[in-house]
Amino acid sequence: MSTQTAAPPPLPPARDQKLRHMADALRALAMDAVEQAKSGHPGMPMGMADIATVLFTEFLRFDPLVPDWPDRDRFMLSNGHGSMLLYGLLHLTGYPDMTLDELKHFRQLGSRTAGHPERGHASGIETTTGPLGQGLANAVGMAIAERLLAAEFGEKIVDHRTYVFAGDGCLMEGISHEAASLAGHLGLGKLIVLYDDNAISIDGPTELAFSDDPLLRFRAYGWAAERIDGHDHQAVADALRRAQQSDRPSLIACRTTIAFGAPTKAGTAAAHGAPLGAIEIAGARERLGWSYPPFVIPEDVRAEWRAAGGRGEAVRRAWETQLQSLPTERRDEFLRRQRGELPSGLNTAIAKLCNDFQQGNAKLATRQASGTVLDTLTKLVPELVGGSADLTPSNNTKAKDQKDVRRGDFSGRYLRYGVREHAMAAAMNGIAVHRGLIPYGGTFLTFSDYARPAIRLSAFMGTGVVYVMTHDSIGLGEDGPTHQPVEHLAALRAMPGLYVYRPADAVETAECWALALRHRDAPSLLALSRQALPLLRSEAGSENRSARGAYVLAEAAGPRRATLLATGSEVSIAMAAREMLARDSIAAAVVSMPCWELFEQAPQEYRDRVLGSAPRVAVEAAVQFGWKRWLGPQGAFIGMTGFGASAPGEALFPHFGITPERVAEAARSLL
Ligand SMILES: Cc1ncc(C[n+]2csc(CCOP(=O)(O)OP(=O)(O)O)c2C)c(N)n1
Repeated sequence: MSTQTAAPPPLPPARDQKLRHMADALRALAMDAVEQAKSGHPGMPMGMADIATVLFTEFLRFDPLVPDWPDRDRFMLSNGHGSMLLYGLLHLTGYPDMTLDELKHFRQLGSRTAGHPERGHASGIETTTGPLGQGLANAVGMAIAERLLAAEFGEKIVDHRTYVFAGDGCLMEGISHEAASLAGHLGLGKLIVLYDDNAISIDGPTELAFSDDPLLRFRAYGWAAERIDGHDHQAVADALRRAQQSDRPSLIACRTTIAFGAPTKAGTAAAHGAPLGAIEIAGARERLGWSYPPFVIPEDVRAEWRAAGGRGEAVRRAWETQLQSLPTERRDEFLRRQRGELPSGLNTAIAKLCNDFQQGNAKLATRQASGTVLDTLTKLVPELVGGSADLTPSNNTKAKDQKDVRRGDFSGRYLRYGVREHAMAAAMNGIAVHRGLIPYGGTFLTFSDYARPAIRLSAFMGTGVVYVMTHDSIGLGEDGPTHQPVEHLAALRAMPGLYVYRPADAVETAECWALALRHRDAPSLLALSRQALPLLRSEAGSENRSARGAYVLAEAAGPRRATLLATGSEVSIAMAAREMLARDSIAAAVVSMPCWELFEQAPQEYRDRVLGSAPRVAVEAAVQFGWKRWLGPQGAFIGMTGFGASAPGEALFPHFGITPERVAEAARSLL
């Protein structure tokens, strides 16, 4: 038997040798960096290198020296495992912080070249990708943001495209269905997705699990869709030109060979996520005609890439001139938005709202209070862009003065996301990282699970998205246990970098909104009640008492013998328990804890003072998970131990024993 294997067929000749050679530089860098790291994904960068070369040399508007230029085109690598393609592009086009040394330290601790692209690690990384499909959905948000800002500031100031690279994995993920459907509905013509149609994923050929026709699918969403040869530079350029002319979003399915150039692994799943190995790399170098040592880019190729990187400077300068021609007030407003500074007057407005709630002794559901707050905030903060996943009347997310955003008319500031929680959250990430707008969006708290992967990315990237999640407990009543969150608060509080607010009344709701807008280096989630809650904060004063996360709402009348901790709708239960205890001459304090994360950040001395040394009882209509940290070893918890039930909310609290009597009883048992 012969041990000889047939030599791989020669590569098809490139019509444009210069572009092929530039693409080969990307391929070589990807092979070499993955090999050096002994980990990573060489296949996608080698497969999409030709497409990337055409896009970056002829189409994408960018300037490596001013990477945050507001009217640049956005480039999103949704198939983030191919991160080395992005790093190679940033390096070769001349982003100063993406040095060759960074590429040599691909995937190493402290490098900018993380396993998957992380926003903030290097300029030119528009969003964090890796969880498949998220980048594509972020891009929908980016494209929405572009249209909204263009409608406000004019197309001379805002007129850019959003380009996405996405793979089979992105298209298989459910989020791509939601996001693409929304993009088609809104007619986001400046969104262009280049789909790496290589028919390979990790398990092998995609035919194992994937037999949709993406072209038909996207056309059904209202997109323009076509298929081309992704290694034919001319075909890529022609398709991009057609896409640029389209008034619909475009999907360009680019047939590619994964690990193009590799002698035995090209076209196979073996090239997806592992180093190719020295022999395969040597073979690829030979087939590609790339004779340079690892990480060496010949001067002529480097110069071509630098020239591509330099293309945008003149365009950027011309844009700056346009900006200067805006009336001063409009220009200042545009720049304020870009800096992410809030307009002045916010604190005064919030203080006035609190005062109004107090004057009216507002007994409101916190979702209703939130709606009232939004009526004021949306007038004061024009960058707020609201929305809901088809629960607008329940979430109270639409302010009186907000107009719907519609296909062809982006002058409104309210998005009908449809029943698409996941895409809503991911699109809001895109809107937030685009800059210039502050997105907030609503659904029921229990459906935060449908949005969770994108909420995690909000937290991970530190985007100032505000999630308005109403119907926050069994208090929602008759819709029953499918809709009653019990574990969600714990699950959300477990997520690093997310502020979870659960205000107790209308005043705290206004305060929490102010905090959500102030802390925009992280997302916020407002958990709001469906049912009306009494006003608990009747004292005058403009201090935002929620700002330290927890505070003594009612001090013990006399030396403290018990501390009752509560959030949201259960704070009034704790207040009633305090009165019961007082009748037995037991002096108890009530601590309202609207935001654990802020309380964690408060000085130890403040936390000790608030929590006190007396025995503690916590009450929250949710599972106990996480409360131990505030209760200490001896504390007691009154809450839920399982799912809720279908009945009026008032019947459910006693049914599940979440009552002032039980809280008082628990306190007595600890004395
Ligand atoms: C949400 C999510 N699920 C699973 C993965 C793990 N994963 C990374 S790449 C990949 C296969 C993707 O296939 P494709 O998009 O075709 O990439 P290619 O093989 O062409 O590079 C999978 C399952 C992930 N990154 N994100």
